[in-house]
Amino acid sequence: MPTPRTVLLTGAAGGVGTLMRALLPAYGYELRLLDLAPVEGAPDAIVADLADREALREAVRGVDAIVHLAGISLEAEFDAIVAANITGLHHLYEAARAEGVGRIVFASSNHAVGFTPRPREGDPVIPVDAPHRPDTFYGLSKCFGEDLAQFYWDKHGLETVSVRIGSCFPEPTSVRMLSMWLSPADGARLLHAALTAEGVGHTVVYGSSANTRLWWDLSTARALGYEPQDDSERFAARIIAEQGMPKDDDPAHTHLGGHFCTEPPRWPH
Ligand code: NAI
Ligand code: 15L
Repeated sequence: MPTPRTVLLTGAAGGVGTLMRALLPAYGYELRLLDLAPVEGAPDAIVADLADREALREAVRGVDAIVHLAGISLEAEFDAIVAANITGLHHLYEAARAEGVGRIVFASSNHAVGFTPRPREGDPVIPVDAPHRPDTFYGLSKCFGEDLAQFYWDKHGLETVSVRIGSCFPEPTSVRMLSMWLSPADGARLLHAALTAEGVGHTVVYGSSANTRLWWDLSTARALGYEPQDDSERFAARIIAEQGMPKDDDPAHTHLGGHFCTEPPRWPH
């Protein structure tokens, strides 16, 4: 696909949004920003809730593609997750369909498959077609998001790359993150590949750097043209010296989703 010029970046005020809005313009994109919260240093950013269908319709009008990061990014009460990550996602796809936007890059998460046991030494890495095994209501909403994306491709020809992001932060901060880390620069490389690859239909990819301790298969991401340049290994000695290696049966280290698997669900109170 020719490089999209104008891209709507939702969730622009958040952690990944802040990193990506600094990095993506170098690839030639003109970004339109949207978030529920004001975006620091960007007075033109659209401040809107995913609940607001009219605002979304206007926000997507005329863009070539959307990078959708907005939503609840951690475990939360079910109703809040439904509002932002399920109903809000549906609003965004409806707006995109109605305005003829051809492609969305959807920020899915490792927590869609969080209960997948992590590979032990000698095991194969986790394949991209591993069944959904959400570890939280949050992860469940990402499973829904991937299905919604598949549905909009099959029914309406709206393309999506669902990126199951590992841990996208400036640096890894735990032993688990040595396997899951997506460096900000690789994050931008991956988004660029997802925005420009030809004929993606609905493609699911894992999103991480080329980490020595990788737990999952990057082949579908690489097939889009993604060539990761970073490896978390340069942080390993320091993190392990500071935190020690988790025991083999440490619940935070037995499954892909780490401590999300052991967090209790959040009920209304
Ligand atoms: P974040 O919580 O820092 O940012 C999310 C942004 O979405 C916030 O600025 C928030 O104001 C906005 N937002 C929330 N509800 C909204 C609504 N109803 N309407 C409009 N905006 C709304 O999260 P982060 O870390 O930047 O993650 C971005 C996306 O990537 C999320 O979808 C998250 O689930 C996904 N992700 C992030 C990972 C990471 O390592 N940071 C890992 C896996 C997935
Ligand atoms: C996620 O999905 C979260 O949005 C992010 O804050 C991290 O917790 C990440 O997963 C992770 O698993 O490290």
